[in-house]
Amino acid sequence: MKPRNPVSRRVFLSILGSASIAVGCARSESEAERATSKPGSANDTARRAPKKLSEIVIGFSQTGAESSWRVAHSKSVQEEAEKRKIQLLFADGQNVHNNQINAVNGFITKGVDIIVIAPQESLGWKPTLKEAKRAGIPVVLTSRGVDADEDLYETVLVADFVWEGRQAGEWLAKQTNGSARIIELVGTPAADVATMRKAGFAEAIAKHPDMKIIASQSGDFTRTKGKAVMETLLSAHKGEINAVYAHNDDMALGAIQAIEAAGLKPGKDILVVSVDAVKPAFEAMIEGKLNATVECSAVHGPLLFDTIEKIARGEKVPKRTIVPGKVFERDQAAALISTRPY
Ligand code: GYE
Repeated sequence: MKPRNPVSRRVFLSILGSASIAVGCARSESEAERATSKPGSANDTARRAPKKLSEIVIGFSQTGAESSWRVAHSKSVQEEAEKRKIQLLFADGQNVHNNQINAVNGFITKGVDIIVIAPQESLGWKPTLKEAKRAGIPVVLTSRGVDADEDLYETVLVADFVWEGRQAGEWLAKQTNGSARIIELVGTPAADVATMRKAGFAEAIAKHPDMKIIASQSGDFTRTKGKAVMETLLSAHKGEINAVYAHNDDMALGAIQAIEAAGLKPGKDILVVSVDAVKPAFEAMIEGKLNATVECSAVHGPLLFDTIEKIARGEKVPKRTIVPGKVFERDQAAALISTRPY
């Protein structure tokens, strides 16, 4: 008979004694049921006492360090692990999808207790996630989602990226009375967050026939690429552009540099709106160069570890948790910068 909640049952099994951890072969309940009960089999290890939280090992595959947001996200996760005295193996994917796949496969081989993934790309995860599931290791996604069946992971902690894009679009519509010629700086195209921020923005401006995206190009969520792309687009569309929508603050900050280098005033000649609400964006708003930013919280550490602890205790967690955000405008920046956690 199929277990009612196979995943959380496996979680319990996966945090069993060191024998199964050392060889990286903790098994699912159904596999354990199928296994013969000779000494050393899954049936045997399943009877051992669960590990304490202080004994579990988390493998964390991080996207990279492409943006200020990402650096803050890593910091939040690492600090929280230290605070709770939970061992965290940190693998920096350096923004290469295959590095992340290799890191996660390595965690499976090692037999970590829980795997946390902040995926650079949403496609291509199924075989690895199936492998983690087969090994009885629960997977928690943070900061971005994957394109895979929901039963291949335990839970995903993200923001409402479509909402964020919509907020940026609505903000710009209001500022321009529904008339703008926009450059869109897209995030990493293979990331769900980029697709969703694009969709939300498109939905908002679709209500305004005089709001047009004149170019939409990826800056890969980095300041350097945001600047380079903006330089090219400014010369290709001289005199046409009056707004920039960047999928994150870092690309907006790069674009601001390019706008200034072209002799124009960011925030005035060209309105700039982006997503994240990192401290450097607040600095740019105080200087009048960035007009608004939609918050996307990077402080996932406490929520992530609350979730991990629940999973480790065998408790059920929601499939998806949305971390809320809000819109910050230029004139609020000076008063609020000291309150920004990242
Ligand atoms: O907005 C961007 C980062 O996945 C939500 O990735 C995250 C995004 C964030 O590089 O700055």
